Amino acid sequence: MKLNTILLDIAEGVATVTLNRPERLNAFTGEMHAELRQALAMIAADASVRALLITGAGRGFSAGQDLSERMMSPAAAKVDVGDSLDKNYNPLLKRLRALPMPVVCAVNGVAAGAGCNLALACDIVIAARSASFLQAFARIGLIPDAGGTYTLPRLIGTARAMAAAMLAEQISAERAEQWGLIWKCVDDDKLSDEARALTRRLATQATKALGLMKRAIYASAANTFERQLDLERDLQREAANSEDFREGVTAFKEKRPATFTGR
Ligand code: LHQ
Repeated sequence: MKLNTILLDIAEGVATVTLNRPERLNAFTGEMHAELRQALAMIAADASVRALLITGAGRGFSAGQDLSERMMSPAAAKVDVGDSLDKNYNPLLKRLRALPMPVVCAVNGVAAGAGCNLALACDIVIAARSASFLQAFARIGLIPDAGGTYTLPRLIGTARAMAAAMLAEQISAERAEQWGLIWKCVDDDKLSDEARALTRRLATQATKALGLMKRAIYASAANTFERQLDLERDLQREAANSEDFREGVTAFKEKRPATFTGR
């Protein structure tokens, strides 16, 4: 598959997608969205893939929507930007959330606009200490999209979400970690190795259970306690039907490490 704007690598159970327009801080274009669709379809169809890592090439993670695309030009005010959310961003976010495996995001530099919110929609976010998170939208008269108005208040609470959105100030990776916006930040020179090791480790775990965990935890935001208990029961049934559950219990009894296959 020939790709111009992203890189896709699949090895040792891990798929790595690298946003690859470093001269534009990996800003999203229509072409990049089309390539991301292709890559995610391949990943979803490849039974060997048990974890996904998303990162960016160069000094930024992603500056969000490419502002030089025609859709974003003030002269094209009649163009419906909602169409781009419908066709490009929203399906991408939904696909990542629905992927039945862990999605790790390694934020290597600035993550702005939809680039920030793509990162925040991933399951585990690890960032370089020099990276930053910017809800850039207010600076150009827009509202946070790509899931931002959903993920931000859930991750950091309404007070911080509101100020992050309205003030559009850069949030350092260290502050993002303190706030619980991300899992953790690490020294810049360790990011790549740590993110790879973390994703590889996840790829050796009980993939079915991790995929079901993800479903349960994201569903909790809109569920009552009672409905969530019912959901846990249903998903636990599925988890307990896996080969990995049998292996996990057998390994425990035999006092040896479990070897999970993802089945
Ligand atoms: C860029 C961009 C960029 C093009 C840097 N586009 N070139 C989706 C679709 C539908 C509706 C609307 O909303 C959306 C979602 C969105 O994402 S809207 C929000 C779009 N993003 C932004 O508003 C962020 C714009 N970028 C910035 O504010 C800065 O570039 C940040 C703070 C990210 C980084 O600042 P610096 O580190 O100082 O880098 P820089 O500004 O010098 O950028 C480097 C180059 O990248 C530069 O090009 P040049 O030719 O001068 O070297 C920028 O023009 C280019 N670039 N972001 N989004």
